Amino acid sequence: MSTEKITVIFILGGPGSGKSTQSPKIAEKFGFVHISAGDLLREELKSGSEDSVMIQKTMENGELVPSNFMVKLLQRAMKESGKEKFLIDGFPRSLENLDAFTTLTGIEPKFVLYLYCSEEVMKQRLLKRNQGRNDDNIATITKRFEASKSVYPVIQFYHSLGKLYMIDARKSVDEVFEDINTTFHNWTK
Ligand code: UP5
Repeated sequence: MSTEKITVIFILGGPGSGKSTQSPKIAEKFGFVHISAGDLLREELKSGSEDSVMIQKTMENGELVPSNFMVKLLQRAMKESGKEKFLIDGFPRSLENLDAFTTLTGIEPKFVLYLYCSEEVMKQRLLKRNQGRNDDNIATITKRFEASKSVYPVIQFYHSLGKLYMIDARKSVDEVFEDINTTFHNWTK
């Protein structure tokens, strides 16, 4: 896969901010392949690979899997898609994640969307989601909120590069999508 041809956009935000609700809509409208880091881990877990136990324990504790491991899953998904435009959802969640991505792929994102939302709203959304996710219980949600703070230096980094777009994710799904649309239109101008 030639790096120069690849377009990557990261979509980040706390647990329950709406990343996976918005990502398929963005992907469809703007012709991106949506790659969810969390979904890749859940698929790998289901496949019963040798890493299943590590993934399960890490997700149950709301912690992060090793950076190189996550990047390799992302690279595999990108390659298997055969496409060149990717919306990466829920990664990188720490500076270490970002360093691993940059080192292993050599790819710089075009820009980064950050969906901001209060913890109270996100907690209510996660508790209501009811999709049988093992990490949607109050104990793990609390740990996920704590772990999600490691993304802040990543956000600061992209802000300093002028590549960060902050989206108010407390609004309705349609309103959030409209704000994201505006960002994409401005970018493609
Ligand atoms: N909802 C969404 N938007 C709404 C809106 N505007 N108004 C009202 N309701 C709204 O949404 C959550 C719920 O809210 C849904 O019911 C939705 O209908 C409603 P969703 O779009 O799923 O939010 P999202 O931000 O995607 O929340 P998610 O729980 O998936 O985020 P997480 O970041 O916690 O989960 P992820 O799957 O990315 O990661 C899970 C775990 O994997 C992590 O905790 C970690 O252990 C591990 N992980 C890594 O180790 N490394 C990685 O790089 C990535 C993940």
